[in-house]
Amino acid sequence: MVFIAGPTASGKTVFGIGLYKYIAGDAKLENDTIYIGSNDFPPAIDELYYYMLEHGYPIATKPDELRVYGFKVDPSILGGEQTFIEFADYAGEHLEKLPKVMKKYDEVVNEISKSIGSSKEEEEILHRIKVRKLTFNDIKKLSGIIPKAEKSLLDSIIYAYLISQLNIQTKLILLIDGEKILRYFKGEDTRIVYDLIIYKRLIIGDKNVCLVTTKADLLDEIFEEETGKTRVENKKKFIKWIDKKLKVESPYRELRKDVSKIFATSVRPIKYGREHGVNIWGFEDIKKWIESVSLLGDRLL
Ligand SMILES: Nc1nc2c(ncn2[C@@H]2O[C@H](COP(=O)(O)OP(=O)(O)OP(=O)(O)O)[C@@H](O)[C@H]2O)c(=O)[nH]1
Ligand SMILES: [Mg+2]
Repeated sequence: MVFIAGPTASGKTVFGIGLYKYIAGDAKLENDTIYIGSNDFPPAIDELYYYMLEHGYPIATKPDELRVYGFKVDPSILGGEQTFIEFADYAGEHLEKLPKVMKKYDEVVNEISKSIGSSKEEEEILHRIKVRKLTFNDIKKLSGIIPKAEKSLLDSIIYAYLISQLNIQTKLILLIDGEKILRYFKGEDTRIVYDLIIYKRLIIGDKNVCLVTTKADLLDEIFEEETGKTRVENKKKFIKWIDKKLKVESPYRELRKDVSKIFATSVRPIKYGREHGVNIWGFEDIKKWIESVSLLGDRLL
C-alpha cells in the first residue's frame, strides 16, 4: 500500500491526479475522497482531472481542512496484489511539525479522545489512533462523527492520520518540490534543504521509500543550459543531474540512505488548438516501482 506525502504546494494533488490517470488510462478506478473541516462537496480524483482539463491546476487546500484521496488498483492493471494508493491535502505546517508531534503523541490521542464517543466502533477507532494505525476508512467514519472539527481537534486528526500512514504503509512516495529545487539551483534560497531534513526524521523503520521531484518541466531551461540536453530525451541523465547537485547537502546524503529510487514527474494542462489535454511525464517508472515487490536492501538508481 502506498502513501504520497509532501509539503504545501509541492504538487501532491496534481501528482496524485497524474498517477491516477497514468495507471487508469481511460478506465475509472474505484476511488474515494474524504473531507473533514469543509462543507464543500468532495470531488473525486477523476473529477479533479476533468477540472484540470478545463480550468488548469486545482485550487490549493485551505489550512483548516483535511482531504484524503484514495484509489484502488486491481492486479489486472498493476501486477502483484490489489494496491490502494492514498494521498492527502493538509496544511504544510503539519508535515513540518510532525517530527516534534511524534515525540508527544499522547497529546494527540488525548485531544481526539475528548470528542470520541463510547460506541464500539468509536472505541475501535480510538484504539487504532493509539497504536498509530488510523486508516482511510477510519477517517471516513470520523468525518461522519466530527463533520466540522475545531482547529485543535482537526490538527490532532491530521497528525494521527499522517503518523499512522508513515507507520503502516509499506511504500512511501515523498515529493520534492521542483519549484524549490529550481530556486536552490539558482542560489535563491535553500528551503528545499529544510524539507529534506524533515523527511529524514519522518522515515521510521524499514520502509520502501522513493523520492519524486515534481514540476520537472520548470527545470528544463537550467538543465539544458548546464548539460546541453533535454529532459524528455534524457530522463535518466536528468534525474542523475538533480541527484548529483543535491548531494552537496548532507541532509540529502543522509536521506538518500533510506531511499530506494529517485524519480521526476511533470503534469501540465495544455491546449492543442481547441483541444484541452493534460501532459503527463515520468510516471512509467513510478508505476513499475509500485508494482515491484518490496526489495529492501535493493538500493538506488
Ligand atoms: N509547471 C508545473 N507546475 C506544477 C506541476 N505540478 C504542480 N504544479 C504547480 O504547483 C501548484 C501546487 O500543486 P498542488 O498539486 O496543488 O500542490 P499540493 O501539494 O497539493 O498543494 P496544497 O494541497 O495546497 O498543499 C499547482 O497549482 C501548480 O501551479 C507540474 O508538474 N509542473
Ligand atoms: Mg493539494
